[in-house]
Amino acid sequence: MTIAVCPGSFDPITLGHLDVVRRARSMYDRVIVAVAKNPGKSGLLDPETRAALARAAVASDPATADVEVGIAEGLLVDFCRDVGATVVVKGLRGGADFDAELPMALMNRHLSGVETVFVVADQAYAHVASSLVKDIARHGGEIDDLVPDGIGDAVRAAVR
Ligand code: COD
Repeated sequence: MTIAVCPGSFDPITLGHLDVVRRARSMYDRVIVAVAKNPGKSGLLDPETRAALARAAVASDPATADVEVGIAEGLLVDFCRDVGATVVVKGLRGGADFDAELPMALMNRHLSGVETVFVVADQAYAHVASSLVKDIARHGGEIDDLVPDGIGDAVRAAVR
């Protein structure tokens, strides 16, 4: 059985993230979403809330209903080792993502041998980013078609 981890900040989880998780689940037997807890980076939502929202999002989609969600403190490779994952799955929306992701993929393989598999973003979601979702919400714009059901209310409450 191959276990894959889909890591990220998920601040908040978006339809783009959920598409990556869905496609990871179509390729691997067991998928775990890892919500990174970075003490040096204060997000809009705390890691526990981000994880709870991610859990609700994957549970509401039959294709990802058995996907687990955990909180990763420290190095991603340590989280992968702890859960027995040998693959990390990430999404690429364009060249900027690739430039940011390549050093991390190389470093994670250097540190532990874990492989990173990239899935190309679905064109329907390639413009979607958590940072843009938060910015739109702060300015009172519509975000419900960018995030899974129920996430919009949590974001609107947090930016108020
Ligand atoms: N469509 C497709 N993919 C998408 C979309 C979209 N619309 N939006 C985001 N993604 C992808 C991103 O490209 C990324 O692969 C993933 O989804 C997560 O995105 P974010 O923005 O939620 O998360 P990031 O990029 O802030 O996450 C960075 C990590 C937390 C994964 C990274 O910093 C990490 O591994 N930290 C743990 C500490 C560690 O191990 N550091 C050493 C690394 S070498």
